[in-house]
Amino acid sequence: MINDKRIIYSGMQATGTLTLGNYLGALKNWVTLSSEYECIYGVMDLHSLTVRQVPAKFRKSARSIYALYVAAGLDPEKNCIYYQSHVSGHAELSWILGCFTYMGELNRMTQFKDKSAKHADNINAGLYTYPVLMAADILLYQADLVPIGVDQKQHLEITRDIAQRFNAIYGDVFTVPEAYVPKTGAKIMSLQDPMKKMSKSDENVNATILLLDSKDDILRKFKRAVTDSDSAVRYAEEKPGISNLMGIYSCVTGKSFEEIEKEFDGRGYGDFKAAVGEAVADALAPLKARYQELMADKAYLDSMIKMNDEKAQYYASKTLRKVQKKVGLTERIR
Ligand code: ATP
Ligand code: LTN
Repeated sequence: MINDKRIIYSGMQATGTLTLGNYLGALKNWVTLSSEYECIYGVMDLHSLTVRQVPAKFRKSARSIYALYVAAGLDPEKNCIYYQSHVSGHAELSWILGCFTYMGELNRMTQFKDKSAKHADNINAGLYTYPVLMAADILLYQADLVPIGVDQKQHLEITRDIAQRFNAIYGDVFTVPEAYVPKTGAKIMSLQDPMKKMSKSDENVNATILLLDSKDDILRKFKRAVTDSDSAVRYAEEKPGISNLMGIYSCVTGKSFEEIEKEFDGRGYGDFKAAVGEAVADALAPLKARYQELMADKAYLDSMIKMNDEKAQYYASKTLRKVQKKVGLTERIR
């Protein structure tokens, strides 16, 4: 608890630019939940190092993601929004937790298997221990709830296992966190291959809607979205392309699948795709405008970053000191 409120923690990798999947699966829910909880959101730049980065480009995308969090509606004066690498406690706790994690557990992680296949020339130890760092992120802030998309559920489960294992030895040190996965939007699929997750590292530009895409691009990408040869707008497992578009439309308009089916009864895919494009472009327009303002105001963003770094440091060092003491590391002489 902080200020008598339960704690939310989440974050996104600091590379690329955010997609509609990141927004509907995670960011949008962070904003909705932010009034009821004490919220801490990280720009996860240490996790991004598991893939080789170009330094100048990497710094730029990390700042852009920070601004997108704020532009999406997270007030940095109320929510602690910070860079993971600015709080050294993440790496320190990660080492300790790594000593409480079994290789057998890490071997089962599907993201590790997927990313290893994608980056076969650079299967580094960081990629392997990625879930331990993620557990450290969450446990360092004693989070109660972690809002994420479906692909991160396995990482949350290992976080809970590590916390419970540690607590069983040393007493109640960590809060055991719960995942918050939204009912719709938890897995937005690629517009070009509806069996694949929409991902910011996809090389096919038509597969993803980026939050900063122009309206024309958004309309064009939806128009080209892969569907089936039928023409009925109906939610069904055997119609993954249309079902994905219906999920997106439902998330941005708040309409149920039934209402959508009624609205587009007898109208065909062309009309529907155009309506989804319009609805998404409208939903993202204010976010884009706010983003431009924020990126132009260097002093404001810098002051928010500085203030929140200090706040995050404070919370993190409280947990870290407790953990160090519990495992028997010698206390510093002050
Ligand atoms: P990468 O392509 O580099 O793996 P990513 O697009 O999956 O990146 P992450 O930084 O890994 O982005 O994810 C940030 C958050 O967004 C996580 O909570 C994740 O579950 C969620 N998320 C990512 N992609 C989707 C998606 N297609 N649908 C719903 N949620 C998603
Ligand atoms: N692995 C997550 C990003 C992430 C995260 C976290 C999410 C790193 N640390 C802590 C929630 C809580 C991903 O989306 N790829």
